Amino acid sequence: MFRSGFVSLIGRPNVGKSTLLNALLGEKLAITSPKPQTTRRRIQGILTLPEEAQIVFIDTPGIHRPKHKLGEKMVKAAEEALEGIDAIILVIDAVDGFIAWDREIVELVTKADQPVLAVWNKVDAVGSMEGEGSAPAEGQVPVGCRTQLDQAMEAFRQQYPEWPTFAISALNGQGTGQLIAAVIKLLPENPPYFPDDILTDDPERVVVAELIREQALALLNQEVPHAVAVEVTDMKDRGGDAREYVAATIYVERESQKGIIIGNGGSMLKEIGRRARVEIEALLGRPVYLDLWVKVKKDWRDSDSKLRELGFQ
Ligand SMILES: Nc1nc2c(ncn2[C@@H]2O[C@H](COP(=O)(O)OP(=O)(O)O)[C@@H](O)[C@H]2O)c(=O)[nH]1
Ligand SMILES: [Mg+2]
Repeated sequence: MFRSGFVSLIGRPNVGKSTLLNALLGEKLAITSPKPQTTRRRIQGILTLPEEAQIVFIDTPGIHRPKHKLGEKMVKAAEEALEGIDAIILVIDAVDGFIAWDREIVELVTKADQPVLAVWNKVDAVGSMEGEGSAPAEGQVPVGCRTQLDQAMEAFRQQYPEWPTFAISALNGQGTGQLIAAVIKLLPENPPYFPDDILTDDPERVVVAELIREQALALLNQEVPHAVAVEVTDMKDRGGDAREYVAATIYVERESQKGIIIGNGGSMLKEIGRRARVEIEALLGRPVYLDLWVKVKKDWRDSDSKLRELGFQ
């Protein structure tokens, strides 16, 4: 009896949805960073357990209050990820606890009318201190206090008794096996949707562009990262022992940002390229020559036509 279906990862920004996707797949597909709103589009990750099940996980941009057109598209992508699915994984940050913002997301999730698994993520960051402590505000769990996490989870269970809860760490993999087993039980009997050897149905170029953007995010400060978009313009296998040729353009919104990305004597761009190449080679399993360019696309985040050029639907 083979089971298969679609499962969406939903939660506010930065709770660890993309890290969890990678942990569930056992491979890196989605980019992650401490900066909120790292994930911009929906990403499908496919986990196939031979003769048992195929789970298509949908990672989504966090649900937030949009400030520009890109933000609107991100929230729309997250909302659309609640349609035509078989189950929802609601991700809650165990360090922050269940806060008002999570409650808003619960409203959306409830409307979707699908089974929900509530995952309290980042339990590795919650220590084992037996806290008396002060009463936490609005369900908040002080870092270092396991007792209060247990209390917050218990309060959550009483409020949403029909939703099984899981305490996990996407970072070290703790609890992910149980989560996968619980997801499979919720899926309908179905043949697989995809071949058993693919990790995603996203185009390779899109995944490669994301790996480059991830390194830009990691290396850049403040407002610049949010103004970055990456487009892979060429991927060519040059045969024989030659490295695969990958050309990509990093877009920013202003000349000043272009200067920051290029850095002193090109040092920043070089470092972004060096780090991204390592990740791309791991993804493709072959040596790569990465050719990086930087261009200004003025205010692209607020232009429908420029967003379309960059592949946002
Ligand atoms: N300590 C800890 N940090 C985590 C865990 N999962 C994610 N993070 C961190 O939380 C930040 C946001 O993660 P990300 O997956 O990008 O969140 P998303 O916005 O919900 O997709 C990153 O810095 C992650 O390394 C976890 O289980 N434990
Ligand atoms: Mg993400």
